Amino acid sequence: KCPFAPGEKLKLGDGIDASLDLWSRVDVQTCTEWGAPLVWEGMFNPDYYDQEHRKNQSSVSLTVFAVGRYLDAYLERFLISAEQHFMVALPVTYYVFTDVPEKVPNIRLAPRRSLKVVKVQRHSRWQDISMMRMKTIADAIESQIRHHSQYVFCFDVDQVFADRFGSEALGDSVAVLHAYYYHRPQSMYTYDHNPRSRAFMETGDFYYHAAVFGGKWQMVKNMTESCYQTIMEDKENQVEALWHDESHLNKYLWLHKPSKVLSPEYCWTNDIGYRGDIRKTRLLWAKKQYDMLRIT
Ligand code: 2GW
Ligand code: MN
Repeated sequence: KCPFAPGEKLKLGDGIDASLDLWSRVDVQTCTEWGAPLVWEGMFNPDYYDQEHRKNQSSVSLTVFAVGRYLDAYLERFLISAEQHFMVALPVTYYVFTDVPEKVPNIRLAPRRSLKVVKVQRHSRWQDISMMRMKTIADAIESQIRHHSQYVFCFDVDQVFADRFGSEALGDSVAVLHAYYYHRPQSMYTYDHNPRSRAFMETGDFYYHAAVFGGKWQMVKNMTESCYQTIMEDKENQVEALWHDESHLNKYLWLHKPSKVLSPEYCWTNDIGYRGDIRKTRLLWAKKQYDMLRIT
């Protein structure tokens, strides 16, 4: 399936010479059908990536939403752990979107890292809190992010970094395999199956997790704008996709293939138990407190 010959290394674009060795892991899929690398521990030299991205003066913005009770429940641990593990070699600007800016914790940040708080309104339906992130991210890229960061990564807040989430994850457009589905047959993927939704799809490539996506700002702007547009078309037609923004993101990524796919190491949950192919858990889902958080 892989379009590369055995032993061949995959060069990156952009004058970045770090490479992924597609044959260093034989127990997992390391390349998609369209030739994008699928990144696992053991395929790359982290120092090499950091060096190349430093040479290129890469910088990254991270977006995260902490609206209502999610701020107290998750934000502090998310940010503190990001300081320890997220793009440690590079300048990072955090964008925290919240309805209660005064409650954003004061985190000690390393040099060349900064945090901006942006006030957003609180939608009454949680589905809208989640879906409307697409519009807010697109607007922030246009008004701020594009002026200082080449790359943007967008995260759910209910997660904790636990190991390196570094520059090897950077690429033109990047998505992560959903931990629950990467070993399952496609018939079990929870794509939207309602033909009336713009997110409708019967077959696809993978089931991606909307808790993490990113890429060059231009690509992420297209991604979030398109998802927002299809979400709004659904609203006009009074339909809502099965998994909200995640369904729309999956549809978009089927039509516009990501240039890099991250293994579930990059968004794992220990609830799954031991898996031999997971050698590092870089980002872990935080425990859900449904009764406390989902009252609407
Ligand atoms: C969300 C659901 C129910 C009640 C509250 C909220 C909520 C979400 C909230 O009150 N405040 C808030 O800031 N959020 C943000 O939306 C927060 O950043 C959170 O991580 C994100 C997505 O909500 P979450 O994490 O509860 O949804 P999951 O973990 O079930 O996520 C998957 O499915 C979602 C769509 O239903 C999204 O696609 C998400 O990206 C997926 O990981
Ligand atoms: Mn989540």
